[in-house]
Amino acid sequence: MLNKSSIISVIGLGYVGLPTALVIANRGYTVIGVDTNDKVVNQINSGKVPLFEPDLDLILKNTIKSYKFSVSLVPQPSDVFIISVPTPFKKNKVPDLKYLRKAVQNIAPVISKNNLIILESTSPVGTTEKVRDWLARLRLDLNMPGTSEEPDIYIAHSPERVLPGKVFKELIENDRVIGGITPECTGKAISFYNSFVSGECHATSAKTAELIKLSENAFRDNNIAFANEISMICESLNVDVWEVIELANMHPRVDILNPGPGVGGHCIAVDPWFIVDSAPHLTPLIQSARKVNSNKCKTIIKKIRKKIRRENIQNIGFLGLSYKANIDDLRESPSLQIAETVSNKFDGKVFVCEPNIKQLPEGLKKNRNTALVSLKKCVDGSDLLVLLTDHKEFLDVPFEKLKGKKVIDTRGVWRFKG
Ligand code: SAJ
Repeated sequence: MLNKSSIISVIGLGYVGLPTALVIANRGYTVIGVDTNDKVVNQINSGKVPLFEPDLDLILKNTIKSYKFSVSLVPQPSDVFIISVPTPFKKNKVPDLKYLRKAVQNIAPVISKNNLIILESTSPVGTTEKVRDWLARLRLDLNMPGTSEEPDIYIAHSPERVLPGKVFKELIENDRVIGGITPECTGKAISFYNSFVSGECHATSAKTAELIKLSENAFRDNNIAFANEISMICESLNVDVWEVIELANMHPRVDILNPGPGVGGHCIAVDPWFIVDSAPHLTPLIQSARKVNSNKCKTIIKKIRKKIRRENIQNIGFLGLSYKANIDDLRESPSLQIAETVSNKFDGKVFVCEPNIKQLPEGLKKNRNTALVSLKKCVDGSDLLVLLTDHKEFLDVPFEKLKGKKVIDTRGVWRFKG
């Protein structure tokens, strides 16, 4: 049985792993955070956050003081191992499990009888069983669940489902889907999560849990693709897309999401491809949604270029680079892609305002005409303002400041100001 003297290791201290480790440590467990990146380990050890998430800095400082949380480059013997490493795709959109495989190789030598191993990384269907098979080959002395009558360890999948920006709240309050390789594995994992999650823990199989997580993100991608397609139709018909969606959503059974510059981040832009990889011929809708959302980004680039040509634009201001509001995450960000692509071939000045970063990413930094500036400088200095990410700082730009400027508002946040 697990109790508060149990040791929990969290493998991978990224956007989900680090907050998860802190939440569990604050519930009284002794937690070891493990990451192969020494920069991340050193930063956390000195109380500095390696990424932005509301409240993370304060919670990290307080948790370090409690002596319930330590960080290490190599895994140590523990009662529970939570694997929370990236599962990206390769260039050809095929899932890349190299970080997961490495994590399994790293924990294999320190695993012992009765350990619970939980895969939290979003994974293609069948991955939890793969983890079991990798471990079986590395630890011939241990009986594995699902292949032995008397298994020595427990293995389960409990996909993370937290929204960046609201991670601490959702880690505790969201329901969880928990699928073990066997019902015993599921039960063991549920009793662990019940000790720190207030949401309900739903029991299922490992494969089903994998597909549930992928389906959630593919569903959201489809809904956003629908909104983006409607937005392009509206543009061609000269109709206000925001009004269309707002009023359509007043229907009791319609709930269209918001159009934008495309879909970014390391989840929704990636995970649908894991389903496509498992069933290429059965996924025309999922594949189309991906195409529509990628095309939306290209459409915005064309729109900006047309405006530059037609209106003789000398200075452009881009507002927001991160993939969504109020975070610093630039991964797969359509906002960044748009700002980079346009500024690469623009002769005038490019002002970028991104309140959540301290320096421009390489792709923009290399352009001598491009500078990271304050909101005031960006707005005052530009003849064309392109709102790419709807950060809170941008919502209250006074109407007078926008007067006389050309504006492309990809998120519809200034629609009442024009
Ligand atoms: N977006 C729109 N219009 C919308 C909503 C979002 O264009 O109406 C765009 C955002 O700007 C962003 C992208 O979609 O570029 C994704 O943002 P998001 O807030 O929808 O989702 P993520 O990627 O930050 O987090 C998602 C969540 N999944 C679902 O809501 C189904 C989260 O719960 C998952 O835990 C996370 O993926 C993950 O880790 O998989």
